[in-house]
Amino acid sequence: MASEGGNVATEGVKSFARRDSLLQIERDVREWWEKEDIFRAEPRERLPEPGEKFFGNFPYPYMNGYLHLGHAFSLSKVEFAAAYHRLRGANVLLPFAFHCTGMPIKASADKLVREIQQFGDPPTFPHELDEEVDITQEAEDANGGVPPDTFKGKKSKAKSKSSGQVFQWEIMRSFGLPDSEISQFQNPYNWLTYFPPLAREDLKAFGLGCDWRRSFITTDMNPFYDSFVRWQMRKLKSMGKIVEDVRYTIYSPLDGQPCADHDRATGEGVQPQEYTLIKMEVVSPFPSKLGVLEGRRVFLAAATLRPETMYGQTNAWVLPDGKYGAFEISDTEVFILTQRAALNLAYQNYSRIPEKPTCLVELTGYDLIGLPLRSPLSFNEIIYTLPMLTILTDKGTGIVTSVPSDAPDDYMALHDLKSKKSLRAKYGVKDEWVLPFEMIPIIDIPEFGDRAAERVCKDLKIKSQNEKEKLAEAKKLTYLKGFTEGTMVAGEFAGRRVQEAKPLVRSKLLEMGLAIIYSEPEKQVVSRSGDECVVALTD
Ligand code: A2H
Repeated sequence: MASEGGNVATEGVKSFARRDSLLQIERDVREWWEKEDIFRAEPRERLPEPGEKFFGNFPYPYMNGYLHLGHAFSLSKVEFAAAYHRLRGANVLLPFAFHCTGMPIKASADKLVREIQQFGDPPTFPHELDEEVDITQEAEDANGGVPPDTFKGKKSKAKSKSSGQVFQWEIMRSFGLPDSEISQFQNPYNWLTYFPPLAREDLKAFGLGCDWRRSFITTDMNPFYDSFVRWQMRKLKSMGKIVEDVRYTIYSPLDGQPCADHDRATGEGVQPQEYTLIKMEVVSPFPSKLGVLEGRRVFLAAATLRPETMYGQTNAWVLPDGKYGAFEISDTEVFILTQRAALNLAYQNYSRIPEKPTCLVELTGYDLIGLPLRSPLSFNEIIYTLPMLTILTDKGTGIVTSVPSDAPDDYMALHDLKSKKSLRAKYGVKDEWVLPFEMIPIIDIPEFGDRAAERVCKDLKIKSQNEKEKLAEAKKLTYLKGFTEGTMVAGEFAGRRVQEAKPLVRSKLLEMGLAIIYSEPEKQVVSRSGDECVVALTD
């Protein structure tokens, strides 16, 4: 000891002798462990008494990259516990497996395939890539993320995601892989033979007290584990613990699979939003622009969150400059809506050709203004299609049904058209499509009366449909109060509370085939492959 200390003193700050000596001890001990097969766990002659055995396990880490410090941190707990019990003389079993099942590896392999198709092998990437993109961070994200949140600021994740797409090839380079080897990772099975042995070496260096006879990878590459999982699933199924059903899922058409949070470039946490799609039938004869549709049943499909208000419809709204299309929903029915909505519907069993919307005619809002419609439950037998300037084309179907008694937006837009002759003239709106249509009281709200939208718009002194902020406030007020305190005063469920009537009206519309369920991402979701996601009905 004395001479070792002397060495450190004479060699000054640059001496690594103490560290090197520690490392040597570590190597010697590991070699000794290995030679003596210290961690091999065998049953003893008699059954263990309490405290005489210890079994630890670690959730198999995912093998789409190296293990990282987060794994080491979590693993240290079971490792310390195992070592402690071993020192106390317990019979310790610590196995270790590697998780390879599921989409992340396949998605990364597919991403490489696409990058090679697009940029060559090895690829030459366009160099306008944002320099701020933090490849290591992305690699870490792709690696399943570091478990303890404190180690990985959420902010940096958002930043690296928002600053653009990181190429899978570059993530592979960040693993230290040479270009000559990366293309082999287009084959997802290559990941399964490449990363687990490296992880095992790292775990040995970490000093894990594992009985390495008890190690395996998942997937059908390991027939034993595969049969175990099959057995487990069959068993759970026979116990009635597993049911098969379809559900609405955020889905990437390009990847051909659901797009879970970790597969998204933007839109983390975004869920499907469900609407009722009201089938407002276009009354024939059709105008010449819709001539090719003659003989079919053609509907303007309006997305609503308030099916119970359909008694009070006075018109439909379209965005004059909006792009719409007439899409084949089935052999007989055609829906007019945006391309975006048609794509979502095509993944929800509403397209003559599944997953492929077929547009029969491209249209703009101008082509639709003035169309006479027959809309479900409406007290007005015929209502007309009119222009609204605040419709969003990236929400719902771009078609909105108008209930001015209860929707502030509808009230103000109708008010604008009624009171401004020049506005009617600008969009070629005939007086008879607008002027005869009065608000219809359908819901009574104690605080606002039976024409809540009008009342709130007047209270807030809203002057036109363009006062977006005030209208948002008005919408919030009427929506909440209408739902919690409103009572139906019209229609089949008059006298019932809005909360009760809403699901009843909805089921009735669905059962009678007058409406369908429609779902879309509540906000935009872009997959890591750069694809805008839809909502699909998947099993
Ligand atoms: B609601 P959320 Cl009575 N652009 O239906 C603008 N607004 C749209 C739209 C689009 N592309 N697609 C649907 N909407 C409207 C009835 C209704 C509605 C009443 C009262 C309130 C109300 C009759 N119009 O909505 O942003 C549709 O109007 C206030 C919440 O998804 C749809 O329901 O929350 C509602 O906005 C969907 O809005």
